[in-house]
Amino acid sequence: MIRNGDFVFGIEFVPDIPLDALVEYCILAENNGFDAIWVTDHYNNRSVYATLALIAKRTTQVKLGPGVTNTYQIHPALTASAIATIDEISNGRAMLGIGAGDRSTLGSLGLQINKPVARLKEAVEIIRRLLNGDRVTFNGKFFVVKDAKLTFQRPDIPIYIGAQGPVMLKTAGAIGNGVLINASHPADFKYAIPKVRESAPKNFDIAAYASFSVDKDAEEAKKAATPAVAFIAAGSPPQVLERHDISPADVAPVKNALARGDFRAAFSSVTDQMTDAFSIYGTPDHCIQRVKELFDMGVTQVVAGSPIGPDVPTSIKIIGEEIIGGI
Ligand code: F42
Repeated sequence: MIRNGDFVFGIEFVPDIPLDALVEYCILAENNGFDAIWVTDHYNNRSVYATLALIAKRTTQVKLGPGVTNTYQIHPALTASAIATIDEISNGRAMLGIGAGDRSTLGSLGLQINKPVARLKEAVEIIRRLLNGDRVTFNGKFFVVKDAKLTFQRPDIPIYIGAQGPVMLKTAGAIGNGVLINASHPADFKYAIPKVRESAPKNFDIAAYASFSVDKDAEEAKKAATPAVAFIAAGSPPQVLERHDISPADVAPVKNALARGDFRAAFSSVTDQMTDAFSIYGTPDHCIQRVKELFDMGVTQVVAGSPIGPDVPTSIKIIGEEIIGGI
């Protein structure tokens, strides 16, 4: 989604709060100039498609989609039907974000991430053909579809791939219309963008799916960012930590405390270096600088992800008025 040289802003919502409140945040985001709403998908939260249907009914302009669903807990034909339904309800505003899936929540369902890239390629092919209205027979390694056809067509839904790893990034460029890169720091995009660009067409959307925390008070913004940063740091592979000069020994206390459920100890072990690497946080002016840096590097959409700020509605208004309006 690239708007004639303009900057595109998205926002991420996690449906772990009552949907009436979440939908009010979405309306506020739309009224504050956001272009896209991404809703996360984990089995333990509210259903992503039910959430999107409600958002679609209460908004008029903003694009919307799962950010991201996966190929393990739902068959691609059902994903095609679900996103096509959201597209119909929203009058053509749906986008599909799809990725490997989250190891820990899939693990709770007895599902293991095996050959995520090969599996995703098959799934995306099936989804695209079904959305196009084709009658599909597909004999893949992971999915078999026999003589399947949707009773309605929605061929224009863009598909975004959630990606961080090198192979997934290249694959996103080759098979997607966009990529959602779960990162906040320019160093991660310096690594990721060339990989995506190797195979991506010109109008491909490169989205920074960033942990974002903005407030007039920098300390409050930082405090709000800390829990998300703790989880991101604990889940980061060694090569990502290395990129930010963070040693596995620094992250060990965060990881160990999270594993035993001691959130206070985990959050107090988060260092400034981790917060800087794994979030965009601080005053509006500081966030503007970071966002500009990402757009200058070739990012085409910045998604303000959790926590957004210490007080979500206030931070949505700050982003709308001072960041989107100030860039
Ligand atoms: N996960 C969720 O479950 N829910 C969400 O709401 C969600 C949101 C989200 C938003 C943006 C985003 O970027 C990611 C998000 N995720 C979410 C996480 C997402 O589901 C993935 O877990 C995450 O993006 C990690 O993906 P990754 O790109 O790091 O890929 C991993 C799985 C990986 O191992 N990649 C390797 C790589 O190099 O890219 C794959 C290596 C490879 O080529 N494997 C071969 C293959 O076929 O997969 C097999 C090789 C062999 O022979 O075994």
